[in-house]
Amino acid sequence: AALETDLREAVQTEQFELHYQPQIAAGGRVLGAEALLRWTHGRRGAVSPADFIPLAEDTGLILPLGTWVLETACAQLALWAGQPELTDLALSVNVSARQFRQVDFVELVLDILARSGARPGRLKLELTESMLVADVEAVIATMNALKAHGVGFSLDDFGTGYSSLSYLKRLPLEQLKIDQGFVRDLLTDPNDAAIAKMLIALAATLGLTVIAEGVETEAQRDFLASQGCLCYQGYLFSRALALCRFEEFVKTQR
Ligand code: G
Ligand code: G
Ligand code: MN
Ligand code: NA
Repeated sequence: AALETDLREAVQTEQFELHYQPQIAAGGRVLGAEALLRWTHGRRGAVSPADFIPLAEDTGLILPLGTWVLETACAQLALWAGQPELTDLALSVNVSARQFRQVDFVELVLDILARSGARPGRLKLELTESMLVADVEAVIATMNALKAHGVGFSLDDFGTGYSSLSYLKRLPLEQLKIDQGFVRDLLTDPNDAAIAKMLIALAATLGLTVIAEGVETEAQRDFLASQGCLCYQGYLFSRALALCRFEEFVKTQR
């Protein structure tokens, strides 16, 4: 069958799982995770989100799929809240443009939070720059409505888009996420080093926290730390883990 047919069936029969990539503070404390969607199809095996997310966006399947992701993430936050060793974990969830622009997105998220019992302050929604350029006022209104309930926002893949600084300061963000494309060659490419330094300084100026993704070596982490970036995500610490393995990872770090 075509990938679209299989994806439609996968959404109906919930063939998905969330994996959790740890987010780490300087000093090693696990702050939480980014939830990353995994699809294992009976015949295809593991299908990369890089292949099925764009298709889900084109077909509109991202709406039910995105709702499943939010429900699963919030249910998980509520479960962690009841466990002393896991109670303070936060979860970052990727949100697609099409999902974010649903007319009832605010109600949807608040409803999922209320039904799950998750604390809104533990949920962070990752938005990308490209989705913020159209209809800025509507974007800001949606963000403010959720922020009023404690939901946080992180700007994913930061530096790869083209958002103007004047409107970046108007967005009610909590965090900037430095794209792994700038982290990879940080130590050998002076341009990447300069951009990373600039992004970290910009976050500080705007009063935002900053997290670097794709951190693979201690030298990268140390450089980022020397510039004031104190949160990290990447293979130096861990790849995305199935739930049980993520919970073990957190417990062994505490
Ligand atoms: O780790 P990984 O190969 O899983 O991620 C590939 C891409 O898929 C990334 O760009 C990531 O943002 C995206 N992605 C992973 N999970 C989700 C999800 O739940 N929703 C959306 N919209 N994108 C996701
Ligand atoms: O686009 P987004 O940033 O949401 O997705 C993160 C992507 O980066 C996922 O595909 C994830 O598996 C991948 N990733 C996370 N950490 C690392 C890393 O240290 N190195 C590399 N090469 N990829 C990473
Ligand atoms: Mn992301
Ligand atoms: Na990213």
